[in-house]
Amino acid sequence: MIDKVLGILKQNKGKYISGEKISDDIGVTRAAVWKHINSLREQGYIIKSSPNKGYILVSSPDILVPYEIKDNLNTSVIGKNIIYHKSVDSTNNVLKRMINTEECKQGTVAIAEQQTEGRGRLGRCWMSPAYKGIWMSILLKPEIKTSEAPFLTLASAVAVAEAIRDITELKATIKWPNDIIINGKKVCGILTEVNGELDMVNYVIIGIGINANVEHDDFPEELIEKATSLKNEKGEDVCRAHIARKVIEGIEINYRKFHVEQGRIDIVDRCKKLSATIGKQIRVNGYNDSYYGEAVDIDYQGRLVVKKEDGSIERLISGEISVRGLDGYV
Ligand code: BT5
Repeated sequence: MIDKVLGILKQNKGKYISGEKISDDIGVTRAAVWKHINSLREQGYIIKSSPNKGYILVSSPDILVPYEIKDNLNTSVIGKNIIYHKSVDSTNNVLKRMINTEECKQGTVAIAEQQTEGRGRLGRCWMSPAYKGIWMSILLKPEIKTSEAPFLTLASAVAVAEAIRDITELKATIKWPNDIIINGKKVCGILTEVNGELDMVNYVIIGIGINANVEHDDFPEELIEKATSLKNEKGEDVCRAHIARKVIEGIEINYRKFHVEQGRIDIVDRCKKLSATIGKQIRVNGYNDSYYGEAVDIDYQGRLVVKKEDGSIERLISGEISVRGLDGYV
């Protein structure tokens, strides 16, 4: 009901609307309307009221509550169900914990204002300060082989980079396979977790962390040179709900494309255009050893094509690389 009250206030932005009209429109008592208005105020919505005229929405806070994200969200699967937390360990964990429940349908999004145990790949920490980033995870249940799942990281990275470019005009690029880079610094990381049998995926969780309004001083010493935020680069606050919405929409479009061959080709072509990796000298960081080479291409399976120093070609399905000129690799 609270979303409906807010929806009416938003539709009437700049105009007063009477409590009676709201209660008639959504079929609740005026006392209930008043209660919802008060809870919206508690969340930071500025709503003026006047005894004769009713209520008017003056401003909305930058929060990631479901009704802000769903407002004008143009998707049919992803984001229809949004689970919101002010603070949680990790949004990937939120989805994992509810995986076998009714609520956890394909396209469910978990989002939080803060993560206390946000994580990157290989159990690394992901810094997720309160109200400053977009920390969200999306549940997908594709009928694919486990080996195809890394492509979804790429499809998501393309959606994130394009959303950032559209909204902020910042030159976001993709460092294969899971980083979004602006001006040589990481602004977003993607953690794809796959659950499946040998050859069949049960579910995939795409965890996306975007430093939206993180301040320069919020970054710990070791990240200052490596990480940035949209606010840092743009010089002004960005609207997190707007970006989250655009990313969700882009991922839904790419997820559909992912299911057809021509769609995958299109995603890879866009990824190549946005790439911060192709044509660069790289170091491939393996578990036990590393080697150097040049990133020459991304193939239509989403694999990074690396020309090693001895001239041989390696195709990486996923993995960890450093790009010369980025990540402190000189
Ligand atoms: C990643 O791992 O980049 C994946 C990050 C995914 C985070 C999202 S947030 C929503 C969802 N819930 C989660 O718990 N996780 C996902 P990786 O490539 O391993 O990079 C991790 C490294 O990035 C760390 O070791 C740090 O060096 C650096 N790092 C940590 N926090 C950062 C931040 N906020 N911005 C930029 N770099 C950061």
